[in-house]
Amino acid sequence: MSPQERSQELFDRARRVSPGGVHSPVRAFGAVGAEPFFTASGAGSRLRDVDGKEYIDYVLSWGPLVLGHAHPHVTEAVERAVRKGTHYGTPTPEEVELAEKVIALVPSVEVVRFVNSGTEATMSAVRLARAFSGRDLILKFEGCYHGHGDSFMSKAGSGLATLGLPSSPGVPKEITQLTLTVPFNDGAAVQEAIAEYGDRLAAVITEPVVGNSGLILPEAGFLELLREETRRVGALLIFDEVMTGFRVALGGAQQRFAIEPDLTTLGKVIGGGFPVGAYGGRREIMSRVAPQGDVYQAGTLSGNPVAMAAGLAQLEILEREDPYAALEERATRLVAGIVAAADRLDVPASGTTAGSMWGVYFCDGPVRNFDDALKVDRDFFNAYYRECLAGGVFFAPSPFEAGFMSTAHSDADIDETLSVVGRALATAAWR
Ligand code: KE4
Repeated sequence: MSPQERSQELFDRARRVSPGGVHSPVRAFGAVGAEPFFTASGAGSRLRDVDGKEYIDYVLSWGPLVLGHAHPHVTEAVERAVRKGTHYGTPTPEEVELAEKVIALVPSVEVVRFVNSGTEATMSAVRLARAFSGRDLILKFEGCYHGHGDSFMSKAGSGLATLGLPSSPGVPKEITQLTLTVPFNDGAAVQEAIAEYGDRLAAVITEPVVGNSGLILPEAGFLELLREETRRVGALLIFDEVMTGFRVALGGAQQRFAIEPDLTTLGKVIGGGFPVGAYGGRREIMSRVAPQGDVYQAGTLSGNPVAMAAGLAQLEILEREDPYAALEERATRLVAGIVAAADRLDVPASGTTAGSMWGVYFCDGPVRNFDDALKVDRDFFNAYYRECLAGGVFFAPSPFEAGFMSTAHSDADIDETLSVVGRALATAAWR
């Protein structure tokens, strides 16, 4: 479906001045054969596009807006901060306050450094793990996304647990050969890789709940195995909680699953919609970061006081209201409703939730790794997606993204969404 007139006009202009007309690829809607709408404003659970069409929003800026759009507590904090100036290039009280809040809420983090994106956080965490361990190899999992750093633009070579191949032009194979990639939830593959490369392994990095292949939960014992195996061989365990942080529980996946990684990366929610990333962990590891230590990492706008104020305001509400049971209940009702509607049409579907994150796959379940997720019927999903969008429901424009829920989503929003979904499934099923 082509977007309305004003969005179309803007997209035509955008494509003349920016690659693909967007500033992050997934926003171009290419994966679903549609064109993006341009947003004019957001309020609570909804977005309004430049042609005045309203959408119930389950993308929520790809995770950050757990309180929904323009929450008054966040907006007022930002207004107060920005009236004093925007950035000073010196330490500020706001960065100390947010650091203390993150440390108070995330179990394994004793010391934290702010950066400007999740990518910066994961790149920095890997550099630090390599310095601290004195080793170079990292191990990651298929279907996990850790930002666009060269080390992560690596796909599995031929055969299991082999050194990586570039997944993007411009990434030297010399770099990706330092990255091992194995299937998520495959303990045997992890043990095989560690048996082969353990003494060269700096770190294992994982999304503890995979939100970049749809939503894939860790199977019982998998995260524990990663913890035990890394400790056994002297490698670090890095939980990339850029997406799961403050989303699957107040203390993130490490609190939900009671696993303490050595390093944690964060982003999204901690910026309240502003560009903020962070990496943190045990004091003895973080003390290696410059200027205290010798591992260099820097950033002009790191700790931006307006962004810190937005993130702190959002975390204050989450800590005060602890909305995770209600968020999970609403996400579960949504997923159950979608799967039930698909069942009524004999469309294979399975779904799951983790706190305020959720996922539905239009294929037989369970989906336990990325190969399973690839079984989804892409043509069906795209037809369904476009019908949902036309009906005013904005899901992530890809079957390989997690859905999100916010405290602003009402039961009426869920009811309205399920009504649109039912019609969209029928249209797609009978296309
Ligand atoms: P950013 O550099 O996009 O702030 O964060 C990278 C990143 C790191 N780790 C995890 C687990 C992530 O999910 C992300 C970014 N997530 C994507 C959504 N799949 C952001 C959306 C986009 O790329 O525009």
